[in-house]
Amino acid sequence: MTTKRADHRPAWSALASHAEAIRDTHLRDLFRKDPDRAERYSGTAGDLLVDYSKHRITDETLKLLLQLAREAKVAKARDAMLAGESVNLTEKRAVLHTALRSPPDRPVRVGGEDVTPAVHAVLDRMAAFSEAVRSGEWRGHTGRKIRNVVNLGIGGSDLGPGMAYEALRPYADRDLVVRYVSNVDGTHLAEALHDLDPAETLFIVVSKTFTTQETMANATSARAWLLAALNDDEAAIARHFVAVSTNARGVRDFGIDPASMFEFWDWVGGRYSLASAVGLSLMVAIGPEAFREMLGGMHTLDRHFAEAPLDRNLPVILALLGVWYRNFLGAATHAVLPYDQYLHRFPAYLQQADMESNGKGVDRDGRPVAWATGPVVWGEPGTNGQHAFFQLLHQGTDLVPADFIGFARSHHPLGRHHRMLLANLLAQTEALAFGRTLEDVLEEGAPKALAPHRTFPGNRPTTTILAPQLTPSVLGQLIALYEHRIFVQGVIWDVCSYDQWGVELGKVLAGRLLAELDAGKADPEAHDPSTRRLLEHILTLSKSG
Ligand code: G6Q
Repeated sequence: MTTKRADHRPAWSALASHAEAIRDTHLRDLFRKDPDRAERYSGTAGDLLVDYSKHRITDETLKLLLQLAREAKVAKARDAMLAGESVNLTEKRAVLHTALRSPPDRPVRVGGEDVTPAVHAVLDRMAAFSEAVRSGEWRGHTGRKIRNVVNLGIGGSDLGPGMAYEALRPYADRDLVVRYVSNVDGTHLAEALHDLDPAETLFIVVSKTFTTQETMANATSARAWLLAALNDDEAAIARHFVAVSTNARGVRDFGIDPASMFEFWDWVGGRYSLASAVGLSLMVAIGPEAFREMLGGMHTLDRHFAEAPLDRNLPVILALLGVWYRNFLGAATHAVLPYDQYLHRFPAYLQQADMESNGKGVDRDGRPVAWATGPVVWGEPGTNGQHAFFQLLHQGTDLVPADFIGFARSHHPLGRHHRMLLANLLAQTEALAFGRTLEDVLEEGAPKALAPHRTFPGNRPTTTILAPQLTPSVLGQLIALYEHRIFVQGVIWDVCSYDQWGVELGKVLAGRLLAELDAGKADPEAHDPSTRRLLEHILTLSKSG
């Protein structure tokens, strides 16, 4: 049982008073008084340099935030997670995505059993399979080489590999077409398949449970598409479908050869599963070596998280900064802004990782929380965002802490493009922090009436994360950095970060509504009046089409 509620910890009230004292302090003053802060308020882990000096913090703020981490027993909770204890309380499971990227000589025990041999056995099978597909040794039913790989999965079984495939395209075999289909909207599958030759297409059905409605519907329709082109020969399934799951029976019942199933375990949460067999499509695309480099990058950050003292532990510091804005300065959202086109799905990926983990309204004892928990996480790559929503970041009325992620070297330097990209990244963090005062604007000759519109208040906090280049290892490091940040925040907010009961109710209601849509008739006793009317309207419209 939790003894002290999150907002009853001494550091919590100290931070609340401190926030009042510091609320009006401007980053301009903080930098003026403390020119060394960029040096002091930055750190490294692996290849990542994290500058958190453009935050509305002082040494006192950091001291209190670190005290909060200690009072919340962050280190103890971290050690419990890494040791394989059942930290997923409501589902009574260990949470060990870190074991997926742990080297073979580092035992990780779950219920007394070392899971590393099983992890590496699956990785080896994935590698052999990936090589076979890439080399053309694994062929389709009619003997043709596989040229298309379609991942069928949703949520955690889609966003991780889909994001990482986009991020690591420079490492991918360009002769392979790799697509990700998640939505139950038939449009997604239809568009993904419309220009593919079934005889050259491999489906990877990824579902931990192998019961997920969307994935099963897509897999069933994909199978029908394949069989229609291959003379309804069921034997074709074995060459064109493989599965990634924890549910061997479900896989067999679907008609996929259990020998073509890649296993993972209940201690791998969906949104933390990219390093497991869930990443199979990525491994086929980039090859086993690059995939292992990504795992190596994750492990580097895992070690940093496990070993660095709290005051130099980057996931811990970033988590605490998030808590500072969310709980003490009233920020409701957090922006992630990668200045790299290859990371264009990274914000969407983090959105799930963060919001499904910490978007909770009760504490670990089931009591309603009296404090804000996970923020809305969102973002787009720079520089696109600058021409879209940055206006609000600079001059809007909401405080939006933002992470800027950039790389010194581009995979495509193209003339000055990369220097332009980096100049924009730096310029934005500078503008957000320091703004432009009314006096400056007037001095520069702006008409008086326009001057307030052209003033930038500044004092808008950002973190800058820099790495040499977006490599598989660096991607792994970034992913693990954010994963552990989410964990630490969950501990401080005292929520169960590894369940997601909030997605269940909609699934149940959709089941009932689907029955009514199938029958073409609304149940007059079911639903609220709004939902019933909408359902009736849909039924009328679909009949008249
Ligand atoms: C992630 C969630 C969720 C899950 C999907 C797919 O943490 O649990 O996004 O990954 O619902 O589930 P299956 O892999 O079981 O199909």
